[in-house]
Amino acid sequence: MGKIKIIKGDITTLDCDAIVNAANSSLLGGGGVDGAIHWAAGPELLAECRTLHGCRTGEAKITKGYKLPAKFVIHTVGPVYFEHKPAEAEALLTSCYENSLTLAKENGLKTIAFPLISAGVYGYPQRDAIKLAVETMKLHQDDFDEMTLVLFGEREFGFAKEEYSEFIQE
Ligand code: AR6
Repeated sequence: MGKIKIIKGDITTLDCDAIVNAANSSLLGGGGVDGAIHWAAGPELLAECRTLHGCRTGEAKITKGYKLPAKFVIHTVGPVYFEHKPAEAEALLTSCYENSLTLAKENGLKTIAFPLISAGVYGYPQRDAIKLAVETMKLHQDDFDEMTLVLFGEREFGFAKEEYSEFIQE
């Protein structure tokens, strides 16, 4: 059974098979973690993204990692929280994790790192987003060597410490 880790840091620095990008449906870049990933990967990432013709909310698409230490980037589009009923937003966010993990499996990837999808600009409540991320990762532990949830802010990391101290790595 693979390991689940929760760390605080910048996902662009991680050396794993794939990092997941919290993108928007254009897949042509943006702010937040999306901006950081494009900046670190270099312009070839945007060039490959242009060939993908966008991505629907809850779905995922894979590209190479270019200048990133990670071999691949899995781009997924989280729900804008307030555009949906809570149950609908939850189902869409679950699909982001599920579809990202499915793509990783299909590509034979064994280590993957997620940011807290939708919990920045898209407004998903952070505690709920952490729970959904960790509980979904738990369902796939047999298929991966390591799954990491990368939290950027002290606040989110504090929430994770309260709920999931067993997975925290400082
Ligand atoms: N490493 C890890 N996590 C990060 C990093 C980083 N380098 N930078 C930010 N975060 P957001 P969303 C955290 O807003 O809510 C973009 O413009 C951040 O603190 O990046 O899904 C896209 O193009 C937060 O906890 O993504 C879309 O338009 C989490 O990543 C839109 O934002 C997600 O915040 C997507 O919004």
